[in-house]
This record gives sequence, C-alpha cells and structure tokens, in this order.
Amino acid sequence: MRDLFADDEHALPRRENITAGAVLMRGVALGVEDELLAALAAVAQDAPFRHMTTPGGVMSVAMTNCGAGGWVSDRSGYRYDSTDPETGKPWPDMPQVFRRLAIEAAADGGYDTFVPDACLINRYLPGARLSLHQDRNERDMACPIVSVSLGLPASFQFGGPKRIDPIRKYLLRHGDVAVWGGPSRLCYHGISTLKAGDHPKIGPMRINLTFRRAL
Ligand code: MD3
Ligand code: FE
Repeated sequence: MRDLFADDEHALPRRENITAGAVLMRGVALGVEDELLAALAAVAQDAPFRHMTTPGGVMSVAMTNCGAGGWVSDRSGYRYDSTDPETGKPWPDMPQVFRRLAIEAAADGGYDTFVPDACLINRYLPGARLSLHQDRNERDMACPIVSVSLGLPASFQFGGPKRIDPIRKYLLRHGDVAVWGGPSRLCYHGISTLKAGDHPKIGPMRINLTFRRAL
C-alpha cells in the first residue's frame, strides 16, 4: 500500500522525492504545531513582520527572522545580517522547537550534520507571491535548506538550475516539511499568488519557515 497523507479532500504521498537531494515530507510538523505557533507569535512580537524592499521593488510577502542571522533586503540588494534593521536589535533567538524540527527533518532527508543559524519567516496574505528565484546568499552551499509550511495551501513552483528549465508544481499544505540540498540546492523556485481562504489554526494566511546555514 502507498502511504498517503490526507489534508482536506486531497491525499498525497507522505514522502516524495522531488529531485536528487530534495524530499517533501507531508504533515511532519503537525506533531508540534501548537508549540510552533506559540514560538512564532513570540518571535513576531520581538521582530515584527515587514515588507522588505528589493532592487525590484516592495515585496508582497511580509518577512521576519530568528536565529543568529536574518535575511534582509533594501534597494541596494540582499544579505544576511545579525541585526534587525527595523529595531536595531539582534534577531530573536531561534526557538528550540524550530531548531529541533529543522535538525530532525534534515537528518531524515539525508543531511545528518545540519544545524541552522538563521530562520527566515515568510507571511503570505491572499494575493501575495514569491517570484522564481535561487537562494544563493548563504555562505555554505553544501548545507541544505529546510522549509516548513503552515496555514493556507500554496502552489510551489520548482524548476532546475537554469531559469529556463521546465517548472513542476507541488501543493504545499499546513504541516508539510521539505529539505533541499546537494544537487537541488540552487534550483529555481517560487510560490504562485496565494488564494483566499481561512485556515482553522492560522487564519487567512500562509506562513513559511526556512532554516538555513547562512553565516
Ligand atoms: C528549492 N520560500 O524564502 S520554501 C524563500 O514557501 C522561499 O516561502 C518559499 O523560497 C516559501 O527563499 C519556498 C521552499 C524552498 C526553499 C529553498 C529552496 C525550496 C527550495 C532552495 C533550493 C531549492
Ligand atoms: Fe527561496
């Protein structure tokens, strides 16, 4: 029997290899969802969500960070910084429940030495999107990225190492965890415009945590 994980009406494989080095593990974060949400609220209290500006304009996704390093952007470009430019303070510590989930998921995905030092937190309201990009600001590309999705479902676009490579789409739902490393680390990816909805635990939004080795 295939092992399927159901959420709403659709049943999808509990574990799916996306490409070499990348695995999607559905529903894995549900075991700690209340702890994740409490920790998230505390982080957002200290370091509020904000819409960063990039060289291309203001992002529709609101962001904050926790951990030693945080992803920041302004008109001149992107970087990781140990200080929140909005508050002038260090980013909030990475909550234990965040770190543990990321380390366990990375190990399960085949990356058994991964310890994150940065967690970028993305908040999508309906209408928000993240255009196709590569994650290449992290110092050590040998380290994977672990992604945790919460709240409303989103259509994730996954391409290849070149922008023109064909795109496949995956539905990312509440509790899904993905690990991206090795040959998939520099693949292009994005999130299609979020559809309206109301998640029973999170409300009318989607939250994504990405754990990185950035500094
Ligand atoms: C594939 N976030 O913050 S996470 C980002 O759902 C970002 O908010 C999306 O892309 C989100 O940079 C997608 C999934 C993800 C993260 C990193 C990757 C997929 C990846 C790195 C390489 C390949
Ligand atoms: Fe990304």
